[in-house]
Formats: sequence, structure tokens, C-alpha cells
Amino acid sequence: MLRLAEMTFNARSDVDFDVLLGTRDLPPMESATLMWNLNRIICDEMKLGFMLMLAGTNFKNYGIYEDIANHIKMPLIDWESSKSAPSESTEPMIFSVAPPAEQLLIDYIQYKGWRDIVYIHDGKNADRTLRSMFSYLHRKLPAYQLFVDNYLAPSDEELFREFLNDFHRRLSTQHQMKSNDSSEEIDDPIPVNVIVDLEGGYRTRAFLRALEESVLVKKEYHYVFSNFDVDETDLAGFHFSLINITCFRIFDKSNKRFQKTRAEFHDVYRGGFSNTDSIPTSAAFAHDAILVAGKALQIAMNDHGKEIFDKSFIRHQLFNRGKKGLYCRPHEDTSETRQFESFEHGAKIAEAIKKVVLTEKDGTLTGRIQFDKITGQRTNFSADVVEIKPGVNSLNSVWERFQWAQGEGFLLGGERHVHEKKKDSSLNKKGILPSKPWKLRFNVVTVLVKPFVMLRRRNPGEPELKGNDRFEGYCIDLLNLLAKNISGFEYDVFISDGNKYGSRQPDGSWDGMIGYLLNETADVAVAPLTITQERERAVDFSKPFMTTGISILIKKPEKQEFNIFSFMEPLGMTIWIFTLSSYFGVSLTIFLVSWFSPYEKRIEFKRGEFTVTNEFTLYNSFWFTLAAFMQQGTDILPRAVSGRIASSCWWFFTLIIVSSYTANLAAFLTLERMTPPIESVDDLANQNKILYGVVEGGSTAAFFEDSIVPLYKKMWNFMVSTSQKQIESEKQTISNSTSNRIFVSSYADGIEKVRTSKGKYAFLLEETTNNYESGRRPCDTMKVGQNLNTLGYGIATKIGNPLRVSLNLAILYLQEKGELKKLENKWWYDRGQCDTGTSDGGTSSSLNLSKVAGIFYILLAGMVLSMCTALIEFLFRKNKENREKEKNRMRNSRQKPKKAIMASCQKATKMKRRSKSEEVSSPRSTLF
Ligand code: CWD
Repeated sequence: MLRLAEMTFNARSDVDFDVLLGTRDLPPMESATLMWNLNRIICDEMKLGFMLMLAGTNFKNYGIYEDIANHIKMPLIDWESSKSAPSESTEPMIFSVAPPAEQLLIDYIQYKGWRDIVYIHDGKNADRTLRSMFSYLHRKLPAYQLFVDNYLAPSDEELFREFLNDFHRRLSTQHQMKSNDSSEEIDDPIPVNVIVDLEGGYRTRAFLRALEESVLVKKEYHYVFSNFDVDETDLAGFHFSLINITCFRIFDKSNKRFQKTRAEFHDVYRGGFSNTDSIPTSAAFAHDAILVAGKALQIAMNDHGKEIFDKSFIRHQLFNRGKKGLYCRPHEDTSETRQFESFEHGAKIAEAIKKVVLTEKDGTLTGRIQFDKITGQRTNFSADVVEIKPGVNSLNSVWERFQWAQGEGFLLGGERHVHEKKKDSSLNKKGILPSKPWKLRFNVVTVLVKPFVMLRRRNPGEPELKGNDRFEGYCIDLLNLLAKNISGFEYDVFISDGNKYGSRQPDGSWDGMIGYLLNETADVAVAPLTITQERERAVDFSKPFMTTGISILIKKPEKQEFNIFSFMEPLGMTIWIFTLSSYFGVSLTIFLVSWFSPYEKRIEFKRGEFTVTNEFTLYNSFWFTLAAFMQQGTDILPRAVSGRIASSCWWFFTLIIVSSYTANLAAFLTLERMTPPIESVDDLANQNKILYGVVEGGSTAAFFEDSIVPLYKKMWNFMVSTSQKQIESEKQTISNSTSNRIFVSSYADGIEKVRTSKGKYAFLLEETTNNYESGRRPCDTMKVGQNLNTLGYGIATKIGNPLRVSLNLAILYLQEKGELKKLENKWWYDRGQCDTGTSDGGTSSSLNLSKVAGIFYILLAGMVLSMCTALIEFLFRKNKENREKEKNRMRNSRQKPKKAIMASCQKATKMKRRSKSEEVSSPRSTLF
């Protein structure tokens, strides 16, 4: 800015000398050391000499400049602080281009009628400022009572937030205490008016940031920023939806003449600041300080003759009173003894500065410049007061600007400007946000993706579509709804180059829609843009207008083809194998228990002989179980309990299996079966016949890459390794085709790949597109399984854009009214082209083992029980026989003589019976 001012001044044709701005690079030093050395540095510079000093002082180094200026009589034009010289001085050497805000503050306080204020300050300057304020107030209104509560702001900007939180907490407690002390309830909020007086724009902006994030902020708080360092352009970047803010503006950054000069300067020097750099107000004061210096020298030459400075400079060396240079400490600094001598032209130049009157016509950036002859402070200047009152939200806040002129006060008559004044009548307007927004036409960036944004088809003979009419889709309808609900929201839609959503590049920049927002080509991005933490750091997102998740898209399975073995399909293969094994197992069990159990034996009398037989031979056992399985009967049945247990279990088993088979067969043969090869993400991950992939570099790929869930990690590793194998095999076959790759470059490519890969490729994409595509012709894709995660699509704006608040309210309003659901139905389901009824293939799948495992367990338990019973039967019978034998032996030994007679009688009885049984001739006659 100093160089720009030098260039501006030297370009003037009415001045026949140039100002030469000397600069000196300071050696690298800690700021504390710099302060320490500043005096020496300035004194060294004086040995070569200059005509006046220009500096942006701060409260730490002001004293050093002040000493040198007053002592050597070297005028100082300060562009940073507005301190005045001691009032008794009639020959001020220090002149401040930065105007004092005290009078403006007091006028404002009086205009508002405030009696209590809180004054937050940096420290050193506060005493002097308050003194000036009160002296002005007592001169103007001796009876006006003003109470000031002082707060010292921390010197470290990092602590501002903590400071403000404490401060707000303290105010709340005070209010509480006042309510408790008072006999009456204090319901009305007590207004708190805070004057913030911080040094420099940087600190003031840091304070604003902290204020924005501070807790316990209340609507009755009014913050006034008393230095001229922030204006509405700075404030537009902050959200203050509750509190009132006032700032003072003296430098209009949008000033056309300034912008033009700046552009010229940029062209000439190809450096310095760019057109987008924000210029702090202190830089504008520095610029004007140079103009003041030039003008003062011109006045001095006019007053004292052109030759006044002729002998002062010879080959860049100042000669003061005929001697080289100026010496702060002449005895220490030179070998020749010389008396201390002040600057011979200092007083004349200071006198000339007092006469300077510059206006915007002379090129000043901060308005009229004139100095008080006694204090050296700027006088007769005017400033704008900008008041920001909260509206429904910060977008709709009311910005009032009015002018103030020193000595005159506020120009509240016809010259008061009200910008963006809220109209009460607008409250009656329909919609949720009745007031007028700050900016009226927005650039909206989007991407072409079905059915969110699509190019509208033109019917033959229709005129060419222009502007927003070129597009249709969910997002376009959403924008229309937003425009209806945010009053004054108008927009122009354009498509992101390369249809990119926005991802962070290795150099930290962003491409796609996010990039457009950051470089301010677009104000809003409306698209299926996922809210991610990485993006949220770069831009602001609204509340989600739609939720979705990553899902699996596969090709619909072909309809079932029946073959000669289709009858087997109602039962799964494992059931068939288990059933066959059970058949063998049960048959053998029945055989064994029958062979073992004595109760299964029959004594038959055949051809004159008694024989012991068992009908359950191995062959008969297999026949018996097979007949039971086929729901048929046999002529043999078990008689022993063990055999009966085994048979009953088998009958129960066959009952369940056969009825399940019958039921399943009917469904199988009548329904068109379309069983998908995979039914969930686990199925997909645990197989390798079907390849699967995602869009390369997209948010879905990022989800898998960054996931810590083992299943998704495994899937990502599979995708990466498969892709590498594919690339290597492409290299070996020297093929340029990338159509086999599992990573695709767009969603359309992925969907196409699913369609053409004959069921050997599954694509992972967001559910919204999945559902849309599955409902479109040729109806050959389908979504399987649950979503892998939950995502939200949000509307993105540049950080700090107050439009976000309106968008949030509008989205919530549309959601509550069901408008968003209506839109979703319109674009997804009402326009569906496929019959969704036939795609339900899971209803007639083969019966699997897990559903009928119980009957296998029952069968097994039955077999074990039957064997145990057979063993018990055997032991029981054996025991009984032994006892009988013992009894007989005892009886025989007692009745030996009768034995012969008994034997002949028994023989006769047996002969008689045999002849009877032969008459009946039944093979199955049984003695037991
Ligand atoms: N995006 C995506 O990854 N899959 C999709 O189906 C659609 Cl419609 C969009 C982009 C994603 N939402 C993003 O913001 O990157």
C-alpha cells in the first residue's frame, strides 16, 4: 500500500518533485529484542537521514517513536494509532492518520441512550481513550451519566473464546443476582452494551471468531467494534444470529477508484497483493500517510521557497545545519565532538502537516484528512456506522448504515442510508423466511446424475431450452421448493466440470463442486453430495435432505429352468444326504436291536420241530424302513419295545420330511424361482466367483479404504488385489481395454458392467442410484441385502455463507411438510418401469438343513434309546431264564421218581398239539 501510494503521488502532474520511500530490512529478531533495538535502528537510519518518519506504531513501541520525534524534532506520521500529543503542546510532532474513535463512540452512546457500558480493551491505550471519551462527554453533555465496566482482553488471541465464555457467564450470573435481590421479578432482559477496543484488524477478527463460537450469547448483547479495522465485508463472513453488532467504517474497500489503481499497480509490479486479497483498514491509513507526507512537503516548499530543501540532500545523504546526518547521541555516535542539533526543517514540516487538507479527490482512501493543530489527531473526518441487527437468521439480518461527521454528529436526516432494511409487511408473506436475504442471485453447481439432475428432453419443434429449464430431476425440483420458501432466493444452475463431486487433491486443493465453492465460482452445491468429515472441514453443509447408504447391485438371476431332477430341489442336497444316511442308520439299528432283544424272537413249531426265529433280518430291516419312508406298510412289525421305539422315531421322521417335501414341491413347481446367488454383503465377501467393485476414487471407495470393520477391509483388499491382477494380465496380453477392471470410472459404467457381466460382477454404490436403476428398463438389475452404512446428502455452501441457515430451515420445513418424500416418490417410484412383484425370488428356495435339523436329532436319540432298551430287555430275559432254570433244577431233584411218568405225559400232549397245529397250517402261529 505504501508503494501504491508512492506511485499514485509521483504520477501527479501538479507536483514537481517525487517522494522517495526508503525502506530498510530489519534483521530477524524476536519481537522483544526488536523493541529493545528499535531506537538504535532508527538512530542508525538517521545518520543517512530522511525528511519525516512514517510508522504504524503499537502501544509497545509508540514511546520510542514519540521520544525520537519530540527530541530530534522529526515529524512522525502514524498510520496505526490515534494517540494525541500532550494537550499543552503547541508544536505537535506526531500526526495520526488513524482517526480517534472517542467522539464517534460518545455520540453513538448518547444516540442510543446507553448509561452503562462494558469496555473491553487491550490495556495500555484504555486510560487515554476513556479520558478522551469522558472529557468530550463532559464538554458536550455535562449532566450525562455514563458508567463503564472495564475488562482487559487477553494478549493471546487463542484465549479469546475462554475469556468470552467467562464474560458471558459472569453477565448471566449478575442478571440472576439482580433478579434475586429485587423484590419484583426482572423479566425483561437487561441490555449489555460492549465496546471492543482492540489493536489491529487481526486481533479484532480473532475476537469476532471467538464471539461467534462463544456460549451463553444472548440477544440483548450489543457489541460495538470501536476501531475502524472491521467493516461489513469482514462481518459478512460471520454468523451472528442473535446479537447486535456495530462497526465503524472509514475505508470503503469497494471504492471504484481504489480498485482501479490497485489493478494498475498489480499490472505494473506483478506482485504485492492480488485482486482478491482483503485490504486491512490500517493499510489504507498507511497509503494515506504517504499522500499526507507528499502534500506536507509541497506546502513547506510553497511557504518557504522551492530551494528550502536544496542543500538538505546530496547523493542520498542528509545534511542538517551543514553537517552530515542526524545524531541521536552525538557524543557517542561520532568521533568528532559535535553538539546535539535537532532537525532544522522539522518544525517547518510539522507546520506544513498542520495545514494539509486532503480529500478523496486527492486520492485518499479514508476520506477527508486534516489534523488538529494542537493534538495532531485527525479532525473533520467522517465515518459510516454500520449496525447489524439479527433477523430470522444471519442471512436476513438488517444492515443499517448511517453517516457521522466529526463535530456534527450523526447525519440522521435525509442522508441516513438503510441497507437491507427489514420490511414489516414482508412478515405476512408466505413461506418460512419472510425477510429479504442479503444476496439475491446465486450460482448453483451440480452434477448430472439420474434422477437427481438430468438434461430435459426437448420435443421436436420446441424452442431451444435455456438457463435452468435445461435441467430436470429431484435436485431441480428441490431448488424450486427452496426458492419458494426462501424469499428472494434466485439461482442459475451449472454443471461441475467432469461431473465431479469434489475430492481433496494431493496438494490439498479440491476439485469438483467443492472446488467451485472454494474459488467462489459457485455459491451453493445442490446434488447427491455426501456429507463427509473431510468435506465438512472445507465447506459448510446443510442438514441432510436425503439419507441413503452403500448397497449392492447385482444382475437379476435368470428365471428357473426345470430339468429331470427338479423334483429333488425342494429339499437341499444336505437333507437328501442326511436322510439317506439316516435310512441306513435306522435300518441297521432296527436289525441290531431285534437281533439282540429276546422279545423280538419267535418260537415256531415247524415240521415237528420248535425253532427260534427273528423276522427282522438285515434284508427285512431295510425293507421295513424303506416301506415306512414311502408311507407304505409291511407284514412284519417289531414286537420288542426297543424295536418299537426305533420304528416310531423313524415314522415321525418320515412324516416330517415327506410333508415338508410335499409342501415345498408345490411351491417350487408353481412359482418362477429367481434365487439370487448372494443375499448379503457377507455372502459377497465370502465367495470369489462373483467379482465386485466400486467407482475409482469415489466416496464409496473411500468408505472401504478407510473402514476399520474387518469385513469391509477384507473386501477392499480383495478389490485392490483383483484390480492389480487385472492390470498385470492386461499388460501381459498387451491390451488397452479396461472394460474388465473391477474399479470403474463412473456409476453408469459400473451399472453397465453389472448388466453385461452375466451375473459375475456386483457393483457397490449408493442406494438411491441402485433403487432408481433397478426400477428402470431393461429391469435386469436388483439390489440385494441391507445397506452397509448410513449417509446423508447435504447442500454445500462456502464456509461462513449465511445462506446455510436459511437452507437448513427450508429443508427442515420441507421435510416436516412431507414435500421431500413426495419428490422422492415422484422421481423414484411413480416413474418406475419394472414390475417389482416378480423379483421376489427368495420365497421358494430349497429347504435347508437348519430348518429341519431337529428331526434328525430326534431320530438319533430314538436310535440310542432303542439300543439301550434292547440291552435292558436282553439282560432282563437272561436273568429270568437263569432263575427259571434254577427253579427247575430244584424241583427235579425233589421229584426224581415221578420224572419218567411226567416225560411220557408231556410227549403225548406235544404230539396232540402238533397234530392240531398242522391242521391250521399257519406259518405265523406263535407260542408267545
Ligand atoms: N455418489 C456416489 O458415490 N454414488 C451414487 O450413487 C451417487 Cl448418486 C452419488 C457421489 C457421492 N454421494 C459423493 O458425494 O461423492
